[in-house]
Amino acid sequence: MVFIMSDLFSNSRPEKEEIYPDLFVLANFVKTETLLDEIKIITKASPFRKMMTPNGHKTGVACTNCGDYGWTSDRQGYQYSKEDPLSSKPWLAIPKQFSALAYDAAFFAGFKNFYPDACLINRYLIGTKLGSHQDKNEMDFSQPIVSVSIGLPAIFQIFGNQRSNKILEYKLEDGDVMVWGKSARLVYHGVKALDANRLAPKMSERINLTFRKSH
Ligand code: MD6
Ligand code: FE
Repeated sequence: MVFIMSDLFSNSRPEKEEIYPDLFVLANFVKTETLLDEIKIITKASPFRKMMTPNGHKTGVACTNCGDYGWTSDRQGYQYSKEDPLSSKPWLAIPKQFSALAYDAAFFAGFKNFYPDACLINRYLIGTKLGSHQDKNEMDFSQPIVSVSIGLPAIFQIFGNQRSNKILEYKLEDGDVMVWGKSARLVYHGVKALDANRLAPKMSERINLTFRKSH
């Protein structure tokens, strides 16, 4: 099912920019207001929480999930789990609107048949950053990742094949969608500390949805 041109989308002719080989930004691809009700429902069932990491520190970013699998971290390491460790219940399903968005964004960037089974939801408050990392807990790296930026803009950093080899910074705005795969699938990346925005002083957070096929 392809929902291109549905109400969900901001642009009938979206732009696609390859900011790094096999890493596409679809600028202003989605009207993010349409996603907020579902995020409220998900975070009611599985609230945002900072997770413990293997090195004994808590993450700065607060996370939750929806989908068959959710990305979690604890002292033992990173894993995908079928249940929310806070409630011991399954995560809520990925809303249809979210899967349609992920499918369409992937399709538009050249990746057919993307059916994510995991959606990580990250929340950044002012000052929160995400350190350089690779996404490598998934089973099939031939599958792309689709991510959606909501709220305050953030500077996304791409380091390439080494953790600290800074290559590129790119400002992601509300409604921007990133799709990456193939040669970009395992690049190191991070997010700079979130800044307040003079033009939108009431906004205090950024939310990022990351869709993955984990299994
Ligand atoms: C973020 N995103 O944008 C963090 N990882 O807040 C990620 O770490 C990420 O956006 C893999 C693929 C897409 C992403
Ligand atoms: Fe990542």
